[in-house]
Amino acid sequence: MASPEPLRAADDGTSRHARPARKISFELTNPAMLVLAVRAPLGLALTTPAAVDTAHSIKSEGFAVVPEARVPASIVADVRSAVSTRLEELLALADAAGADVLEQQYSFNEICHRKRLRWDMRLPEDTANGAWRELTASAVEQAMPVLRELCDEGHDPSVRMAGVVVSRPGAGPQSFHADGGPGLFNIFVPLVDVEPEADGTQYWPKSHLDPRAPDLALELKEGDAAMEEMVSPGCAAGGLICFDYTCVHRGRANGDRERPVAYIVVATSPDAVDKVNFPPTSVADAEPHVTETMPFWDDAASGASYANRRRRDQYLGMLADALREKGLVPDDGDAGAEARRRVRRMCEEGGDDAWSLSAQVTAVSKLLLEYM
Ligand SMILES: O=C(O)CCC(=O)C(=O)O
Repeated sequence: MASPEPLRAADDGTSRHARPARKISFELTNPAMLVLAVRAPLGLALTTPAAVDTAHSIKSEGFAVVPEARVPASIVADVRSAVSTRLEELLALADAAGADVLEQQYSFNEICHRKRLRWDMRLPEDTANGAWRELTASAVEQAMPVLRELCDEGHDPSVRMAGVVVSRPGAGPQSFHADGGPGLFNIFVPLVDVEPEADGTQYWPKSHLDPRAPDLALELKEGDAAMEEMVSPGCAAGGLICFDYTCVHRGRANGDRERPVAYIVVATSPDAVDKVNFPPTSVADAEPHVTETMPFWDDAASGASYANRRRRDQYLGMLADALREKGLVPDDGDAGAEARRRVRRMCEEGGDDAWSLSAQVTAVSKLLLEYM
């Protein structure tokens, strides 16, 4: 990760769909880092009693919902929809790169499968006609009075990176973890409404004050006394939850919806060190023989995965031929893409995850019986 850039004055702002120019804009100098530029003097991010209170809660508890903060709903909706589309595109690339999309723990420059059905993605700055840039700018602008309260004397907050974590239906709870060391804060922006004590992020209050907490977190189990202390704050879509990087937390088990959360990592100390979480290789350039070596969530799944992939690809080829012979794709059409589309639709209609290789094998077998 590159060293932090200080906040600095810029000449112009950015706007989208003729929205009024915003005070904050982002400039991408390194794919992994957004450099915040503030048009107006930094003094505009005035300290308020609410900011002092929120910063106090973060210092004492490790996390806080930033009161009253809300990224405009239209920006949140545009980013939410773009995230869903982008995730599908990246999963299709991961599949083409030879990954078992659900069962394997793959890491590429644009996407990492952090836990089964939970992905961490970086988004191009111009995602959704700039809505992504606007979301991060709006979140940082609103969090700024709080972040300045958290900063080392004489240091300005600097944005290190931003991304989105998406969990999909069926995702189990994450393991408890801290994101890293001191001097860094995360701003979470849920892109869907999150009810208290439901499927959102769960925090271990005061764990950032206990150096043993990251190790203890690895051992935490349901039923432990410490589990009584956990808090999952509610937060409306576009609201902000700010937390210390050292505070132990986890994403809770998903219900039956997709739950995307944008995050922005901010350094409040010049010495803060963040670990690089995304490797350099693009998913578009990944070699199947390398992807194959990436670990599986469950060792038992790896053998079945290899066999299922071979069968699926063989049957997809047969289905594409059958569709072509039956005139179900135009002469210049992409029969392979049509075969994959039909398989995915059949999985979804059957209530299966369309990226499950075993569900795909079942679906393609049924379609072959229908068309051959
Ligand atoms: O999904 C969430 O609410 C939290 C995600 C998270 O903490 C992570 O991916 O490290």
